[in-house]
Amino acid sequence: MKSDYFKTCMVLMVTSACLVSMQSCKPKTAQSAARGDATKSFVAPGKYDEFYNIVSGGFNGQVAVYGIPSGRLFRIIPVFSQSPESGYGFSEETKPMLNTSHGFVPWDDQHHIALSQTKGQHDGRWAFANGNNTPRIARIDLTTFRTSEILEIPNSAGNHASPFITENSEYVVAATRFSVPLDDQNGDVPINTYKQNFKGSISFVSVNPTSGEMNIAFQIRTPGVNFDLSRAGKGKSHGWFFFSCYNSEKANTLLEVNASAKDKDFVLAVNWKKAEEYVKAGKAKKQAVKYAHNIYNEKTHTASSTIQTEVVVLDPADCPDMMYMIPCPKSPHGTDVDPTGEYIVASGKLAASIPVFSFTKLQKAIADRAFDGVYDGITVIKYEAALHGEVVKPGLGPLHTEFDGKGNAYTSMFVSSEIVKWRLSDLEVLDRVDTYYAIGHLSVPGGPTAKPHGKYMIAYNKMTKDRYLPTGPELTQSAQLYDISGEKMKLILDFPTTGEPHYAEAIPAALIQDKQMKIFKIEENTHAYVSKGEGQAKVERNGNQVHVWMTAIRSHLTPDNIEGVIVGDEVYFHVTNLEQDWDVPHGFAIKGANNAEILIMPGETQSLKWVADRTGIFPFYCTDFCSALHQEMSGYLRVSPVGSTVALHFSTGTNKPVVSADSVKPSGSASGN
Ligand code: RUQ
Ligand code: CUA
Repeated sequence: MKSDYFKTCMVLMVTSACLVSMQSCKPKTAQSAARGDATKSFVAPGKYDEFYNIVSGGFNGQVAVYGIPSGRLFRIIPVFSQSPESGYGFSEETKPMLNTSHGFVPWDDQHHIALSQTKGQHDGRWAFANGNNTPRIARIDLTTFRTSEILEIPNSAGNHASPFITENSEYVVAATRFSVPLDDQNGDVPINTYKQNFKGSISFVSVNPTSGEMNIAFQIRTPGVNFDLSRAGKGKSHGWFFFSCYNSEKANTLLEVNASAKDKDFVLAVNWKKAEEYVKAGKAKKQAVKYAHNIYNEKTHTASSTIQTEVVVLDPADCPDMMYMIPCPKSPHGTDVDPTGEYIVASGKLAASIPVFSFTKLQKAIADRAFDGVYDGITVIKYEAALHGEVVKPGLGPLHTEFDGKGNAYTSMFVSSEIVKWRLSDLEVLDRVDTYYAIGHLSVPGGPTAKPHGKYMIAYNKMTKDRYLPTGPELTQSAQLYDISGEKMKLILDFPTTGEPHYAEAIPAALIQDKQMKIFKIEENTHAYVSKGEGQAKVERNGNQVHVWMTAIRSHLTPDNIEGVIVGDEVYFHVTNLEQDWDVPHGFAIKGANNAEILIMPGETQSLKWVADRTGIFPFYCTDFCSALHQEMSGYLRVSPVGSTVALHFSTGTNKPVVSADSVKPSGSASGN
């Protein structure tokens, strides 16, 4: 009795301490609770996983692909960060992908994934990913698992509420985390003029239904709040978008206190069909801005970067009924829409309950004019009028909610380190399970679509203390897999991840595995420096630039002897992989290369720039173990001093020019052969 009382007190003390500090609490005895069920996540050697899991890389700027249920890592896709492994962002062809209005930006912070949808379901075509720091959205092609396009977002600073997608991939959205002075205004203003000068912005980026190409269709100017996350309506709420906003206080310093002063912030509900009508009716005004639009062409195997100079912007003052604020306790983080499109779940990270709004009630509230004043020109809906109900005492620090398609919702609780399962209809809490530790996002395969696959759930945790062998000051990042097929959630696997995982989406393997690009057809290669056969290999000088048209095929490079390069020359190796077989990349590296190797897919051409910094012989070789004679797949480049008369010369398999006796330099005890 006494000890029970003591325990309860301890729990209360600990939880209130957690709430105050917003730190996470470690659930009870980690070891005893950590029992997996290996049979459920076991994928036998040689067998395939059921799902591809496409996971954000956080501060590594990349996207990683894992199998579910095994947790096996298949690939890291370079997106916003340079990758010396493949040469992405280092090769001449891929450098333009990382161009922005700020110049070359080879890093970003990648948080959210949105998979393309048709009729509310995954169609397996593209994955969209946000760059949080220098606002950008990338499109990854799921037939190549490579980045095809990157679009910079103007009037934004902290592209966090991004990218979220509509049910037919009409748009991906990008709402700014930081409100700032607009790009065409003088931004040199005192920071404490936030309330007068700082504005928010939401971009609607259209997706071409055939090519996937993105374009900023229009932007909406908003009050200067911070946008955190977003979801599109679906089914009955298709045509609407919901954004969580915090800092409705418009604080510009010590946000941890000053942006938490008010009891309620907002969910911003945007009727984007109406916004489209206003754009059509000419209500959008042109604004001069600068942003980069980068596209990778799989025929020229080369990216281009274009700087665009205009967006069109809707001002809500000119667009009645386009958007409404729904009050929401307290600094909401996630805002998630259930598979039917009826319920909008907003998780106030400092709130004691989870409000669930009803789309039907929201519509009625608008029709009945059940309003509660105006916030910065935007009509505020009465909280109760739009409310379906509140999930009471769900746990501490609710962040994100996913759905199983069986009427249940799963909310991540950062502070109390748990996932809480509750029922959408009556908001009853049904089950809770610990996470290790401090869960951020969670994901049910298909969870954000109209038809979730309610079998697994993956937790993405912010801390892993004591779960893995330690690795110095930084411990590994981690995900945890749960079986949610039964009434009770069951932890079945821990698996480490790269970077810091934020959101992820998993998709049935069947939707993409048979659509994989196996090779690039060599006859379709229109790269400016392609060699379609060894006969086209050559070396040409143009001032101090030397261009090498090189081919790679098992197991030699052509040419493999190059002479006549002079110190200070910039040498461009344009390597074409002549293979037409699946999974036979060749690599290329040369001694002293101060950037990366390049990895060239079958039928593709990629170029590495290398500067001759000293005289000597520089071996180059294939870096990808491609055949039994891979170690033989190599060559030599000779660099001569300035003023040398060595002629530019290249060869493979012949020893020309004939070596004259005086060109053989004695070295030590030269035998004079
Ligand atoms: S966030 S842990 Cu950057 Cu998506 Cu919620
Ligand atoms: Cu080509 Cu090793």
